[in-house]
Amino acid sequence: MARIVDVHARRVWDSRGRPTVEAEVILKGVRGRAIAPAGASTGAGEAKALAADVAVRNVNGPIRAALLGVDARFQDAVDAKLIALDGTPDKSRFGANAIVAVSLACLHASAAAAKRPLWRHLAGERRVAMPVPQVQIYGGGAHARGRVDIQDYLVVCPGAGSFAESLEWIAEVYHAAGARLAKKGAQLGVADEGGWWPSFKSNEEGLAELVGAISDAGFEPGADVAIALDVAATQFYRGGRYHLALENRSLTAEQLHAMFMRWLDAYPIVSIEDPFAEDDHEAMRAFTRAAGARVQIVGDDLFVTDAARLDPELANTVLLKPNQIGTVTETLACWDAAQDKGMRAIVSARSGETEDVSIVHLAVGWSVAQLKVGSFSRSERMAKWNEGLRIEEALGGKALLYPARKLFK
Ligand code: 2PG
Ligand code: MG
Repeated sequence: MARIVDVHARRVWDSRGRPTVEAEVILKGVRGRAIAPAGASTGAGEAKALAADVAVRNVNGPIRAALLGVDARFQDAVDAKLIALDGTPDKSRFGANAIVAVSLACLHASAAAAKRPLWRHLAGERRVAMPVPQVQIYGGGAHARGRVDIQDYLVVCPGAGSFAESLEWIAEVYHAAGARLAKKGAQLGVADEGGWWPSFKSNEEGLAELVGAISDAGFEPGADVAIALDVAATQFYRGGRYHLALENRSLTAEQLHAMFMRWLDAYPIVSIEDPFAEDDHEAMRAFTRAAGARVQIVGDDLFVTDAARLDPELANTVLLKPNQIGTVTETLACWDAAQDKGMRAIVSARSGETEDVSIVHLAVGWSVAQLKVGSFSRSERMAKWNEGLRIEEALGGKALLYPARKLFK
């Protein structure tokens, strides 16, 4: 038995200096701890976070009372209890931040009780390997006060043979990108996820600059290091049109579609997330039909980690963010559903993060082939990349699940 003897939450602070919820689930002799992250570009269908102090009170009151005596090893039973007790479709009675912190803390506690690292606890005896890192180089959109419209300019390394080597290469590209901005005379700063604060005259200039940075760092764009975008298009969709504030123009879905198709021909782009608004299913369907065979098309705000929303006609890949849906069990259900539908997945952090590294263990333990945690600076990001390095070392090094070369050929 691994009975829960206490549950406790406290208010802590995230990477944006905003309050959030840390929960501890205590068993006899061991405890698990986790912190809720927070998004800025949130999908309308996400589970709802409450004010941190309200969520903390909910953990220390009704959630604690419900979980005392429950066996922490049965994560699905714990999560089912949280879901039933909350009773709302969007976790708004207790708060998704309260629920996800407790759900993850319980998972950590049961791994601790089993005396195994969390990734191994999740994988059981299955062979596991590392996910491919997807790393932001420039931050934009809601993470950089709309300085550019595209939210994330990211890179992946099809040419790298391991998680560690990917990070080594990405470090070079990240610093080369900063040096290019400095050379142009731009003020050097970083956005919410640690990517360089963008200074571009158009959204496309960011792509050209990124290709330049990849070359400056000594890599071949496309073959060694390729580009991924998170457009987060819901953020600039109003009245049925896409408003590119930086370029002072507004596009129809068809015009935006044509722009992306041109970009796919002109730049080594291998992945594109939320290219259209979360409710513009018609545009997502048309784009996936046109480009889904040649590029990874990712639904974040579109699917909000909800198994019931997955539709491979809208996008071929789903982003997995535990706090979008609320519990570990529902996040895993979304990954299972994605596999049933022949879709891929990426485990992802939020723009508001902390030192919590749970998601790295989820990606490895569940054999999700890709991991996205923001950029290559700020310790809430580096904590996760560094945890990945520790896990890869424990696996004996050189251990990518699917080399990005295979994912993005
Ligand atoms: C996203 C995430 C992380 P946020 O859109 O994928 O980049 O942003 O946490 O603000 O939703
Ligand atoms: Mg996104």
